[in-house]
Amino acid sequence: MRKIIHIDADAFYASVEMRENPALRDQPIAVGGSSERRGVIATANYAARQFGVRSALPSARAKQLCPELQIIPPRFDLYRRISGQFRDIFADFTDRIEPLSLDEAYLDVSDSVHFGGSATLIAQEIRRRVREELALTVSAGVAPNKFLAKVASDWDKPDGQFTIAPGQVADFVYALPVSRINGVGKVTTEKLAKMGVITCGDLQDVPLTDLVRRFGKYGSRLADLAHGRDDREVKTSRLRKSISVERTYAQDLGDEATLFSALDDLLAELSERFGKIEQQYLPVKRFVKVKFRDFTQTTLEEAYEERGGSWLAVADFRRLLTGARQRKPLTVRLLGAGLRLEPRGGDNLDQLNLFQEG
Ligand code: TTP
Repeated sequence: MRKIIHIDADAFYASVEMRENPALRDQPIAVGGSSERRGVIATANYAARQFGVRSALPSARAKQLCPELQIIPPRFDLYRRISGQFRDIFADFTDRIEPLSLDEAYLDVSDSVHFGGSATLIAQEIRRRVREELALTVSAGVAPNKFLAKVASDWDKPDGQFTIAPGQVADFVYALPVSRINGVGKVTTEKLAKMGVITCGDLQDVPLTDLVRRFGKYGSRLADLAHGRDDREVKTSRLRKSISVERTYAQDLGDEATLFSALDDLLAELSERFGKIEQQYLPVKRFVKVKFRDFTQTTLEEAYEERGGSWLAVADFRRLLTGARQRKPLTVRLLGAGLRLEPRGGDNLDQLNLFQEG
């Protein structure tokens, strides 16, 4: 059973502009092209949405709907930078991240050990950190698959969070309007309405053959979604730069023995996970990360020189941990251990082999 979180920032570009200029906070604003130059709205804040200002609306029309509206030109570099900061926060909880756009991502936290594996608590913590560290709000949906996680993140927007637990899926989809299915737009909604289908529950009653006849391949996908089934994986495509395991503790860790034993647990897990990718990646550094009670964090790392023994020698990591702890006389909230990696160049090797065989 998967645990998927879908994160979506609230009125992203507009919220960033409000953060940068608090005088805009309570006014209707939008980010987009100028109305004199036939621009369109990229997004509007919630104050402007009350007037019907929406994404993709021509800016001139938006000005008619809301004469007070301030339209701000987009600053993509800034939004991109913040998107990277979102990602850095997500990465503290999982490396299985699939970004959908600058402000939206799926996270697969099925194997995450944070908060006892509770996806709901992880999502809460992510939202808290975004709020505190970036002064922005994101909404989160938690569910056993991507389809439902995305519906859930929209359920309680803005600044909301909604969980669909595995046992609630059947009841939830039964009442869910088909129009909330991602990919079911106006046309499909109307087509379905003509068949008497308004909710996913209605859709469940339509024989699969009918759906395939009317909607082609998408018909069988619709049938799955109607039952809340979706087995698409969270796709992470980037080359890894590191592998790490970390844990936030319900109670701060203080004395050395407790810290060392927590570190041992992390290393055991790191070893298992690194084992799966050891063929492709070579460790170049080892590191330990510590977050203190006051939420400040520090990372101490060292390069592998001449290597003897294991990549994951406990004594080496203990030494790093002791060094990192000395930076503050505070108890520890989060502990992490990891390896910085370089690809082993397997692609080149394969090519070489090809040439030799050819
Ligand atoms: P969305 O996530 O679709 O919307 P949003 O973040 O503005 O608002 P919310 O999710 O709270 O309803 O889009 C993300 C960003 O992408 C948005 O801030 C601006 C940009 N965008 C466009 O440029 N054009 C568009 O048509 C849409 C929908 C979004």
